[in-house]
Amino acid sequence: MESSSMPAEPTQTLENPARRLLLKGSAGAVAALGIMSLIPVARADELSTLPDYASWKRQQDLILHSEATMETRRGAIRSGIVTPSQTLFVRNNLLAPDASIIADPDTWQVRFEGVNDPRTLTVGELKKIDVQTVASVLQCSGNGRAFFPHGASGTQWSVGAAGCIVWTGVPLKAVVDELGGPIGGARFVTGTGGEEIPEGLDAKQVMVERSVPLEVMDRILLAWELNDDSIPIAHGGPLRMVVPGFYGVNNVKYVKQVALTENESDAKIQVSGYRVRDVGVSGAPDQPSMWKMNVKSWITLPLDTTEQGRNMIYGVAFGGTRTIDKVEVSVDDGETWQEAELLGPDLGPYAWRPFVLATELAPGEYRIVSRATDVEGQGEGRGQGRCRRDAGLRRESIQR
Ligand SMILES: Nc1nc2c(c(=O)[nH]1)N[C@H]1C(S)=C(S)[C@@H](COP(=O)(O)O)O[C@H]1N2
Ligand SMILES: [Mo]
Repeated sequence: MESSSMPAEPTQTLENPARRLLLKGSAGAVAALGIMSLIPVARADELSTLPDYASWKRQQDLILHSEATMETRRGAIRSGIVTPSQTLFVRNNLLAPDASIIADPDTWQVRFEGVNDPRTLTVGELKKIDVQTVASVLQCSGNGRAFFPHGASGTQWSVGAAGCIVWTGVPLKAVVDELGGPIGGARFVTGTGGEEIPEGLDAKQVMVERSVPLEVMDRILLAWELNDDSIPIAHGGPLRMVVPGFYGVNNVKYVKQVALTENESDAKIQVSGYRVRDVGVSGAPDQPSMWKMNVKSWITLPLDTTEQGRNMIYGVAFGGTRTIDKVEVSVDDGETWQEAELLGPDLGPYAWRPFVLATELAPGEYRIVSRATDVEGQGEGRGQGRCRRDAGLRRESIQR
């Protein structure tokens, strides 16, 4: 079970997961048929009910891979700008701590190290230092894993290990300033998760402790709110280290220590876990770490079948750390493209942007794909618009 061991998470992500749909119709009657080949089949060992710590979630919006891994259904996102917490995916490497730690969130303590005045502060004290809000995509670096042809190990996420969240908390920079600034030689921000390590296990092998480059400190929030509510235990309450634009794993839940460090953490999750590498190669520190997210988009509607005639095709797109400039949609597997409309307010460079394209569909079978481009002209994959699933492209697209 994933809660007691740490599966090598993603060695790659996939862009442009395509949708294929079939329309058959005659004189007003539409009989439609779905093509299931791109949709991971429900596993026999899927849960049938939500685990207690996530019992408040909307079960119909989720695929329950395991007690520690729940995925948002593709169709549950639709044109959503912000993902409701009841719909948001969950991914725990270890068992979530007891919910008693969120009973009185303001009393949660965080140790600050690597600053000139190292201290332990409570969430209540952090709330008095400063406050900021950021919209940011929370995406597991394994999102899309199920589409890889080589049978990547780990949770078989389709496109639903992602959501766009509004976080509120204190900028880490403000706390560090309050504590006398970084010590000399600091190069990383290292956040430690507050889970208890199961007895008999080597802490370094299983603990969730992640380091990110000090250069991104200015955008890090120590967040106590998710979509205007205090953060539930499933999502890292009472306090979470949010690194906007960086893959999910860097967004350390139940954060109990934040240290400005000279070196990256020596926990396995940092040293060899979450490293970009070729299929079959073991993770190692000299490979790129799963930090900055890439440009990515996918279709959320229609799903397997739809009506002939006018159809609104919806999806979401984000640039990782840069605003999306345009999204194009193709209903013929990338032969021809049309520019979609971006929906809703722009919530900033770390947020996703829903898009829509109105199109006419005659009865038939369609493979619908999307491609996004950010404001600096960076696209997905090679930007050729095909659904890229060949292993050779992985590395290149990840390193952007
Ligand atoms: N403390 C802690 N933080 C964690 C994890 C964890 O298991 N423990 N999982 C990470 C991973 S791999 C992901 S993808 C995200 C998932 O966030 P969510 O469960 O709130 O959706 O949290 C990250 N932060
Ligand atoms: Mo993840």
